[in-house]
Amino acid sequence: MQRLVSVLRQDGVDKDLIHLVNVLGAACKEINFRLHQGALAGVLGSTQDENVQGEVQKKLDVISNTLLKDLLLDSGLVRALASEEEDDIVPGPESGQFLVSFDPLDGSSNIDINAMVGTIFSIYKAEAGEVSQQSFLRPGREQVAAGYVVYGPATLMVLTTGQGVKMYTLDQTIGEYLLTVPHVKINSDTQEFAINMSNQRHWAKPMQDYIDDLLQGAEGPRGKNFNMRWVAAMVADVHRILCRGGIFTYPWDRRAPEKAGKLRLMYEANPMALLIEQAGGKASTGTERILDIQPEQIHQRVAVVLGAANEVDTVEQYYRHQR
Ligand code: AFP
Repeated sequence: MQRLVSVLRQDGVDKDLIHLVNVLGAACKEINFRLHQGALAGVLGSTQDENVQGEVQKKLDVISNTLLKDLLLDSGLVRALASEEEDDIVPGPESGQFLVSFDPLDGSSNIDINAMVGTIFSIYKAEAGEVSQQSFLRPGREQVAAGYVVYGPATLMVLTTGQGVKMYTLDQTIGEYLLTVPHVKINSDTQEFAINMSNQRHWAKPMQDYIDDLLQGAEGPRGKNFNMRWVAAMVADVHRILCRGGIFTYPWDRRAPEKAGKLRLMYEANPMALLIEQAGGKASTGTERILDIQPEQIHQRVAVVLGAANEVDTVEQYYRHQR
């Protein structure tokens, strides 16, 4: 099986971007090791601190964030980075060519129950001149690469550099990511949806109507039965969709009406949207393409509907008709 670097070279990817992906892969190998140590290494449980999101930080959130930050800044490739766990951007050397945003450990509420979690990353080319938060505020369509490493029974890197999506399985005996799925494609139709149903009473009416119609199954307006999954880690739900199709949504809800949604645009929605589109799917807020959103601040939140292209179109029809 072909190694990650060899595949990227074969795809003609810029050598510095290959180096950067390798650095991310190395950091995630270390995160993978710490996760699999679990209670043996005393890394489970929470800290006494909250992050800028107002969420209690897990010990592994902090460990993962520090690992990624140190390796990325030491590489000399990163002009600045943004992280779910950092209030502001962290500047790097002026020679750095890339801006990297990441969620160091997405789904961290799953850590203590030994369920799937992952590291999500988004890469832009840095522009010349001073670097600030403003430097990061570019639509997701300008990403030069995006991906995640999902830590499950196997550990996989799923990556796009704009030439489709490939999956690489970490061979833990040699410490290499090996190409295992060369062409990821999502079927345009599906019978599997992912949403946190406990929030149903808080959704806007179009989403309530859409889900109601799915739940009526073959006897209802959709004329077919649907299955539901919810791992409560976006990286795991998106990985399932890239593996076997489906639709995932975390819609706006009235518990926090001032927030567009729960998920973060820069280091969750944008990288996942690029992967999904590169695999033939769609990624929307319900009313607009996620990759076209002009960001206003690095931790802004967004509603997310992504996966099977025809199913995302159907959701958008419910929002357009405000049925
Ligand atoms: P944590 O990282 O705090 O576990 O949140 C994960 C997440 O941001 C995203 O990965 C999940 O899809 C979503 O939250 C799950 O949210 P609910 O816990 O409200 O279902």
